[in-house]
Amino acid sequence: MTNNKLFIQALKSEITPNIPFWYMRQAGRYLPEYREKRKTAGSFLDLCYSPDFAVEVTLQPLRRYHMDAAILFSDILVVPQAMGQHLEFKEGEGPLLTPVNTAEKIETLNLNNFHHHLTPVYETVRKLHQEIPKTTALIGFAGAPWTVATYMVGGKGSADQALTRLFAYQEKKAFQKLIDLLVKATSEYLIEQIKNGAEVIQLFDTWAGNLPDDEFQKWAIEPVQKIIQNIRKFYPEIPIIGFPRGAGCRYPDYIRITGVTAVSIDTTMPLDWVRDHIQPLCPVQGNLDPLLLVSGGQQLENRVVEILDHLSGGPFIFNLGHGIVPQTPPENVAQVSEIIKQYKRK
Ligand code: 1CP
Repeated sequence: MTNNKLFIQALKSEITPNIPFWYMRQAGRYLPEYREKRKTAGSFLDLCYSPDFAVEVTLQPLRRYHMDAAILFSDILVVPQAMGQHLEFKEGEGPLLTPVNTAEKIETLNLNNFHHHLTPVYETVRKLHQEIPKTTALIGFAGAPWTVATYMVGGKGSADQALTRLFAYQEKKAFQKLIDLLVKATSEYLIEQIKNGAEVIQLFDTWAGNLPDDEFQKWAIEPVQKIIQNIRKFYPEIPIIGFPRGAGCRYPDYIRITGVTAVSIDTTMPLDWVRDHIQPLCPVQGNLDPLLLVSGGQQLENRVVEILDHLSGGPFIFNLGHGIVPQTPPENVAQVSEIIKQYKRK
């Protein structure tokens, strides 16, 4: 029996009557109703750990734009926090963690309180599973080990992840230990999300592109391959989308070795090349520039149609090449959603 959800059909490589779509970071500060809820909740982390609030902000963009998928509202950094690392979000500054940048500090991390800490997230998934529309799919997610490790070692976001890349060379054994712990934690975390109703999983590897080729194999491919093997022992059919942002010509290797069901492609990927070299391997999701979504107008419309024309010949899900940014006008999101809904495959 075919699934009645367009998004799941596309992930099974079916050519769907319409192109399914959702947007990375579709819940967030560009929506006035999100800003309102966040104020009421207190802080960003309060939102993440209060199931009723988290359910509400997950559903907000669906009410406006009727996407084919909802993504659990949480953050990739709740995993290090559940492993015992201190985390806070300072208003306007992004995440701040107490760096775990020596072999000794890595030894202090543990999974003793892991699932207890994440119980509210599992409850959010369970509630969402009951509340989302019947034709909408529920996406669970986690950060891939490399990206999460860059925040754990560096203590905050950085443009080049130099501290973590250096640490991986100089303290290779300790870093491997950290990645192994993240593989175990992330596998268990995602299995719990699936148990509670997540129908699709996305692994975000935002900083994969800054890794040299040999390190990409070691830190972006191998850990994700292990996580997928761990999940598939329990859920062999679960669709898993990988997003190794900046992987470039390494996308095909990433797909073949990790065993992902589909990939999310970033804005740099040439559409012809994706059609010829990636789409024959698996369904593709992407890749509108979030800044063009800010800019809007005819240029936006033209590019949306160009992406659809290039990739709608194969299994395809429309998305951005990275997350929505806070200054995005909500009416531009409405405009793009309308074009996709009206679009007919050639
Ligand atoms: O209200 C606020 O100010 C918080 C902003 C915010 C939001 C809305 C953060 C802080 N995280 C989130 C939610 C979030 N983060 C979701 C679920 C919501 C949705 O998609 O609709 C997801 C999937 C993420 C994933 C995430 N968090 C990534 C990977 C994807 C990506 O965008 O690259 C990363 C790198 C993070 C870390 C993080 N969390 C928040 C910020 C501002 C950042 C980036 C920090 C940096 O600049 O490095």
